[in-house]
Amino acid sequence: QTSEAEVVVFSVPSYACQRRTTLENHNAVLTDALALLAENAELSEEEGRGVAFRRAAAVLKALPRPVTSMTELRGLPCLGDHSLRVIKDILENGASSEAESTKQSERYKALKVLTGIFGVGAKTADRWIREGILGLQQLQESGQTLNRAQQAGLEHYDDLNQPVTKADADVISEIVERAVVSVLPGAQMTLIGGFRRGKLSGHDVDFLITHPEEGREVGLMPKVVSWLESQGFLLYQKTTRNSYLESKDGPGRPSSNMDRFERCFSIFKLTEKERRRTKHPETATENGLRTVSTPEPDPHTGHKLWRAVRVDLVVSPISQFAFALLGWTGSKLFERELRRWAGHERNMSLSSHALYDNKQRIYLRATSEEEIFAHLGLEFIPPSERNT
Ligand code: 8DG
Ligand code: MN
Ligand code: MN
Repeated sequence: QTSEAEVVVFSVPSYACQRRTTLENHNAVLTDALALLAENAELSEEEGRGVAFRRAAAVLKALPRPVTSMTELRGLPCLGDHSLRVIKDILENGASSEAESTKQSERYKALKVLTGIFGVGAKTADRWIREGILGLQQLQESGQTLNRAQQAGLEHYDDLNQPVTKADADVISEIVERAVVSVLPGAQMTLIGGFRRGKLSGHDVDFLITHPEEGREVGLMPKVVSWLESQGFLLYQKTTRNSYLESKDGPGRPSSNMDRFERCFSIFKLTEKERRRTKHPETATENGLRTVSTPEPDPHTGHKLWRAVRVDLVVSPISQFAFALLGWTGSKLFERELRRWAGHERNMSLSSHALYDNKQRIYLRATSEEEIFAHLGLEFIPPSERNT
């Protein structure tokens, strides 16, 4: 059936969780355009379109070299007509006219600015835009009632839209570690999210907290938060029982235990003092002595001696730790693809709490991420290769 002209140049498995995707991306021009269109679809609450663009971008991220012609794309999964049009446009003209016009559009720009406020999602932004609010100034003049999160988001807008560096994530790790061991000796804290995947910057810092003895983690979050608050580290915090509603697609999942994790969305006050206090890479000198390098003040914060940083804290019982770790390490698309694989290919339901085998009607236990991949019949993909 295959003619000699139809040479499959690249071979890529169709689920992102079957692939190794490092931070090295040979097709950033293509994936940036697709990511922008994905973001625009998500901000317009067209989730399906968003996922289609994300999946297409993820396939291109997994390629070992730059795509130079459309024929190289034959046989690749997840590339729909729309994504192929975008890619073709870029290969032929150097840019995607659709991505460019989206980027320039008043609606996209307004959605970006407004959802850049912590606590403002696509729905709220859309409502405000329909009321003629396109920017921060207009929002402030409009007299709209803002909730506590949005007020904090507006107050720390510039800081929160500045990427968090790995160095700052390390400083915050140390603070959270101090908090955790102070309130419950033996409790353990793990860096999750993008920084666990080896990213050098992120939009926030994410931590998972547990205790090796089941049950000891109960009530931990309020104590950690109180400690942080008493030390002046928190500009804002909201602790909730997990209310994460997984998207509607995919198979049924054990939603009854979806509300078990406590999580805290917070805004940290990271001071120069803390930055300096934390150990920095030691530099060897000629005489063999070592000096500790001092960090430069952040140029973005000007004279301010601190910056605001978004921090997410999650507490899990040790019995669910592996699932929580896997579920909170991301990327978001990798997580979505894992759940889709579990449901469609294995008749299992995966969440950040558990893995349920719908056929055998049993929960499959795991104490490590490796075991979960094994249950799912997938090759283990380490965090640094989940950057899909
Ligand atoms: P970034 O911050 O560097 O931009 O990227 P990230 O660290 O990958 O993204 P994130 O938005 O901080 O999310 C980290 C992971 O946590 C990601 O895989 C999605 C997942 N996640 C949430 N909220 C929830 C939730 O409520 N429940 C579960 N199970 N997972 C969640 O962001
Ligand atoms: Mn993160
Ligand atoms: Mn987060």
